[in-house]
Amino acid sequence: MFCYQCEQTAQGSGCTNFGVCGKSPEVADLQDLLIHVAKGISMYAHRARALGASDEEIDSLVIESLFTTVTNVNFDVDRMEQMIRKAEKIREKARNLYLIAAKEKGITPDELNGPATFELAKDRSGLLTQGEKVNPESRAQRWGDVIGGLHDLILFGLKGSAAYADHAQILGKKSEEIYGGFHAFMDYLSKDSFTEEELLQKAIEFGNFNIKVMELLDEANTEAYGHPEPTKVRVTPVKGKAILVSGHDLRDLDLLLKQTEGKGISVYTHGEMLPCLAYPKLKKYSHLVGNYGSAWQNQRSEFDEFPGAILMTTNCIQKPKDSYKDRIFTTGLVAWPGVRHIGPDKDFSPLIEAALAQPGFAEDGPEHYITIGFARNTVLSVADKVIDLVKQGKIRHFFLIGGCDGAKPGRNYYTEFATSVPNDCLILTLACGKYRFNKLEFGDIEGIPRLLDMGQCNDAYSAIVVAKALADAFETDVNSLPLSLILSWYEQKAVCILLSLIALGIKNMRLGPTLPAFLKPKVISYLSENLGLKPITTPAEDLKAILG
Ligand code: FS2
Ligand code: SF4
Repeated sequence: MFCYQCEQTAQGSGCTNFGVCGKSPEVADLQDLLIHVAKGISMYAHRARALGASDEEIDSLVIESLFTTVTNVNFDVDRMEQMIRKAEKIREKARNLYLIAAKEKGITPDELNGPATFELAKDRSGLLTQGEKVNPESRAQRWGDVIGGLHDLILFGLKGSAAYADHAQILGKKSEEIYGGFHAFMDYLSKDSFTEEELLQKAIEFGNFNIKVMELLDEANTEAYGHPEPTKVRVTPVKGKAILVSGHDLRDLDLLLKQTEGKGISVYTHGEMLPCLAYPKLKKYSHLVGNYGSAWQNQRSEFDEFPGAILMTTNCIQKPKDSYKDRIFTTGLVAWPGVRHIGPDKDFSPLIEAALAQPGFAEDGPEHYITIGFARNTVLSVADKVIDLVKQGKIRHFFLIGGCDGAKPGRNYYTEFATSVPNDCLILTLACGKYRFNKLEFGDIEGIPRLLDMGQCNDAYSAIVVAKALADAFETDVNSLPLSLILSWYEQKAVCILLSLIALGIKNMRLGPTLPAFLKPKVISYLSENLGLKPITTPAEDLKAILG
């Protein structure tokens, strides 16, 4: 195996024996092989679409194949093999789609090879050998590490973006343009040779594409559940039976809330599900009582102590402890060997039974609330007031502290940074990195809370909309606003967001806790020279550099 797609990669360069995340070499090799087959599918699907032929099963399968290989999603070798076998069938379907479309148009079809035609081994050990030959290390050996790394930058971005496209399609939002884009980029990555310039340009093109994917998901979420609104959320338990829902999927939470209505079970969000509590059509359920715990990397102790059942709707799952292995469930693309899985029928009965069999919370915890729900609609509704406060000098600067949390040391930077931000500055947060400081008191500036949480990682779209609106209001561009982006990354959704911000030309972003292993020094220098992208240093130094 060779995997370097996330921030906690071994020695900062690559997991080679076993994933730091818990991914086995077998799963890693099969994930690389699945991506290779998915490239083959896209080679046909991209050409078929150009001739006016498409197929939703083909489109969805490529999105799911990418998403299933995101960090902390699928650890189950059997499920990985099943997906590869299914992908092989879909590749044949895509091939036929293309050949028929070409015939109908009287066109000679392109002769495709590589991922489009290679034959999959019949047994698992053969698949593992094939997977090893298409991993990132093999690309670096073939093209050098700069080109291999740039290929992987786009591939990892596609994986993150696929997560968003999948959430959107689950809510019924499907877009020809988005499906076509995924195939076009996957087809591009199946080429035999690349240049650095062309890959860099493609990465920017992808960044722009990902903004459209995030916009589609924003539409899907807000049309299904309304616009998030400022909401006081309980972050301590209430007495009684309990279910904890983690991951990112709004529809799973909705379906579970319907199935638990009137059963005397309180439902809590965990990690990236926290922003769900601000959506009108989710917060209407009185048994959705609040949030429990913090970010994903603390789950092994938090789930251990949680006296109920747990549902993982997407990443980030970690190896379950024996103490809760029989009361944690996966659904969708998440999988851990031996953990019970709720299938596409979304019948949560086994989870509900497991919750009822647990003791639940014996007592109410001490009351503690935080306020969330400052996505684009809410922030823009007070834009005039915010603009006035900026003009009066009462708001000096905006800091967007966004991105993932993680287990490696060095992430205290973000807590220290947030607590060191002067009182005349606002802090916007996104994704799970905020858990390090979102329960602290930050006060307000003339009624505007100093800490405004915009939501999950995908709600970076909200931040982009707000930044553009502020720039318009001040008749300037985003880079001239008193706004600084302090980013933390962990997995591939952060990669697609970073590429979108780069595509928008956002300058002077600070990224930590370490820089991605797949961005080689030459690429880092390019980004630093052209956009001023820099690694975080210390909160004091960075704040001084920003505020002067
Ligand atoms: Fe946090 Fe994990 Fe949200 Fe990431 S819960 S690192 O997947 O996408 O953010
Ligand atoms: Fe290592 Fe991260 Fe890959 Fe897991 S996802 S194997 S931790 S680089």
